Amino acid sequence: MFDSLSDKLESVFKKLRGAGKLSESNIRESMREVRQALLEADVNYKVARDFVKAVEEKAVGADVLKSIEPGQMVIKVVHDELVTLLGGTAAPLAPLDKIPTIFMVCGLQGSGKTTLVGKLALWAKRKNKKPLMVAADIYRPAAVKQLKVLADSIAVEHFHLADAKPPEICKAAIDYAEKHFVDVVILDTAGRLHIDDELMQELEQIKALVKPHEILLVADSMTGQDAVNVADQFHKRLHLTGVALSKLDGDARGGAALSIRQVTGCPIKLASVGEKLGDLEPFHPDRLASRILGMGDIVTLVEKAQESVDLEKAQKMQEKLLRAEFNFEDFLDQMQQLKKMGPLESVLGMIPGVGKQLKGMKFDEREMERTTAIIKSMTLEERRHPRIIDGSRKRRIARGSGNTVQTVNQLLNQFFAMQKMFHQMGNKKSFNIPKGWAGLRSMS
Ligand SMILES: Nc1nc2c(ncn2[C@@H]2O[C@H](COP(=O)(O)OP(=O)(O)OP(=O)(O)O)[C@@H](O)[C@H]2O)c(=O)[nH]1
Ligand SMILES: [Mg+2]
Repeated sequence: MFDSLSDKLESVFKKLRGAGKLSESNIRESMREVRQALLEADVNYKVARDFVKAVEEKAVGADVLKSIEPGQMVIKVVHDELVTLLGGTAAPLAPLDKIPTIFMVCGLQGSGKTTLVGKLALWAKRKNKKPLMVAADIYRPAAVKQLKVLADSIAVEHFHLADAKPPEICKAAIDYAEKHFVDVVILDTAGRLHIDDELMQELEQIKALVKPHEILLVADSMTGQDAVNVADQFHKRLHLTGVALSKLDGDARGGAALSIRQVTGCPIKLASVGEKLGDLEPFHPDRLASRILGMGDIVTLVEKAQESVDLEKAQKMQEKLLRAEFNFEDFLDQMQQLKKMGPLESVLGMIPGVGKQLKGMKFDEREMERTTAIIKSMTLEERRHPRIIDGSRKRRIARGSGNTVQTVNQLLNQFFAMQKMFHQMGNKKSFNIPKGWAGLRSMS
């Protein structure tokens, strides 16, 4: 998959690693070569330009950790930027909790729609759901037969209505599904050689009539930039919920896969990697990025090094906490970290016994803002020694942060409770985080 792009990137990094030291100029030179490799892989030129710019900025400014080579750091930056380009995290399909859950599959002629309908049916069946494959392509003579053969091959029911228009067929299929305890209805729509208004109108009608939970566009990876343009137009008309990249097993250059998310803003949800109905994978940005770079080991290495730096920080904080030296200055620092990293990776979360309690919880943004404002209205002396905050100081802090004295009191009481708790924790193993602490709420 994307072999030629992988080879080119590899040779760029080989040079960079040989260079030993990183300078702005050799980063720039490498990025020129990366850009060239992306363009040759048929990546959209704006996407390639922005990508290289982002990598350059991050690589030039990056802290190079002691334990790794500078070139390895650049590979990690490129990897992370590729993951972002591909959508960051995996975007899951709609849960199959509605009865029936409706999937609508669309795309140009020959892109792999009918095959995907079969793949989705098999996927649903393996989840112990009852799928129904619906033939709503009445234009190509053999289309209905093709769907039936696929459905039979996996012992899944199929639906068709002779002498009816596609929207009618789809509506009838939903009615049928409701009566026959079908869990997942998968609509196979017709394709055209090019996008035309008639096709779009028909798809819009189907969408309005059956209100699908998932509208998936099948984009043929082999067609490069064309696939991206097609996706863009489909998305504008239909508000797709996801893209399925097909034929990723072929010798696609990578342009479609790498540009489609950025250009359309629509998440890639599925990867079709073969003609067989089992050849379907959920799309994982990080896995594809690692496959393209072929340097998973280096990425892991750099991540480990970065983790150990965070771990060192966390350990220092932990010691402080346990000695109950933790004050409002540390607290402010933590709130900022929390904002940056999210609750689970936070320093608090790294302390044994606390991480588990934080699971499923999140920090209320507004509450955090309020808390931050109150702490910022304290003097340095007050932040370091909260015990000196008396009545008149409380009034001043309340006024300064636009809060009531009551709210300030509340924060102080919570803080002291927390301090006490950490103190106790220094002696014994278990403790509980007070309810409502710093805007911590259960997610449910
Ligand atoms: N190698 C490979 N071939 C695929 C993949 N998906 C589909 N195909 C093949 O591509 C061809 C077209 O697939 P179809 O599923 O019939 O495409 P379609 O979009 O339904 O086509 P029309 O109904 O004619 O518009 C078939 O030969 C499939 O076997 C894939 O992921 N990898
Ligand atoms: Mg078809």
